[in-house]
Amino acid sequence: MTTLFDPITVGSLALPNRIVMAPLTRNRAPRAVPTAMTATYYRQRASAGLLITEATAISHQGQGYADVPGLYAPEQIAGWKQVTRAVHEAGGRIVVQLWHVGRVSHNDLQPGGGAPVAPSAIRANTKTVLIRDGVPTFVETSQPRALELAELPGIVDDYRRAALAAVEAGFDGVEIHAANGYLIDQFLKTGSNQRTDAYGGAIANRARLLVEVTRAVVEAIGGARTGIRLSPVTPANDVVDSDPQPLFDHVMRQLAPLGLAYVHVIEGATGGPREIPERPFDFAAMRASYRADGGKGAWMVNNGYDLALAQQALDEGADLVAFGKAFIANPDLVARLRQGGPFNTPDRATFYGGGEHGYTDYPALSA
Ligand code: 8OZ
Repeated sequence: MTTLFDPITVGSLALPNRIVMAPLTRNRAPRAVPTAMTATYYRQRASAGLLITEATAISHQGQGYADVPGLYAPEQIAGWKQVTRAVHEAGGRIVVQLWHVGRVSHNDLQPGGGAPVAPSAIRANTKTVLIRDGVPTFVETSQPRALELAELPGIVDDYRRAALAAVEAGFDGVEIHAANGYLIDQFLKTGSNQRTDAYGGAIANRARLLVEVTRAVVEAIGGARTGIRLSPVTPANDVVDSDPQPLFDHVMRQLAPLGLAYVHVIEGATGGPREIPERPFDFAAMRASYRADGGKGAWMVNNGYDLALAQQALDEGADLVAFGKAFIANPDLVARLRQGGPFNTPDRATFYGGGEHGYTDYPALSA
């Protein structure tokens, strides 16, 4: 029987266990630059089999929240270098999540105060966070503009450049954020994509940006250092697809030959219920179509896992399990899972924004 505590090779990485720190937005990078505090936070969690960073903007246009980090300017790369060094010194492995928010942004966060970009000019009924008078404040996202066809190669190139910047910053790889209603997911799904060109309409068209981005990143840094995150049915950020099963079947067939390190799937509603009655989806069938087409990457599952549910997932063929909130509150989550607890309780009030409190001051067992 395989357990969470058994090692596994994922692409170019040898992981000592199958426990992954999920990407977690923390809004503690002023001017989009990670700090020494960021390095401490990830170093404390380095016993994870794999750390996935918080979502990190590939361009200024790709940014949608106050104080989230980027990976497109020299000072950002320098900031991340201290993080990767700290994690590696502590014996860990870390990949960076590459993010373009698309329409989930606000004019105040965009270059020149312009409109956020999207597949189609359809506003997301969701909120983002700005800092107003020094206070994190939820605001409605702005009305986006539809991307011109001629702009799309530039966006693919931003992903490629960010992947190269990730290697320069010392990351062990990247995760393409194609989930949770951000740009790539907006292109995938019918509710946010009403284009009539080669990037809209048929499934193959809506998946085109995802496939082009993934191929570009793989070409730049290799499939063995590339993962991708998908969320077929999450309602996060107001995206919905009219028929997700064949859509993600197609995506799996496209990804299977690319030699990815892993596929990371959010089952159900991100950070919420695993079952969504009005959005049924067969995740086992999704994995089966990836494997049937020769996909060899590790299968990473996420959403509401505890030890028992994680063991069940491994028994049913998952390779890795990502934990989110539990990792916020338990820097030594691996040790705590191994001995069956106890677990610190995450404090929602300090998830987004702030300083050391709720970030680097959760105690480890040995403390
Ligand atoms: C919570 C708050 C802001 C952003 C995601 C990057 O859902 C996020 C995110 C989560 O993928």
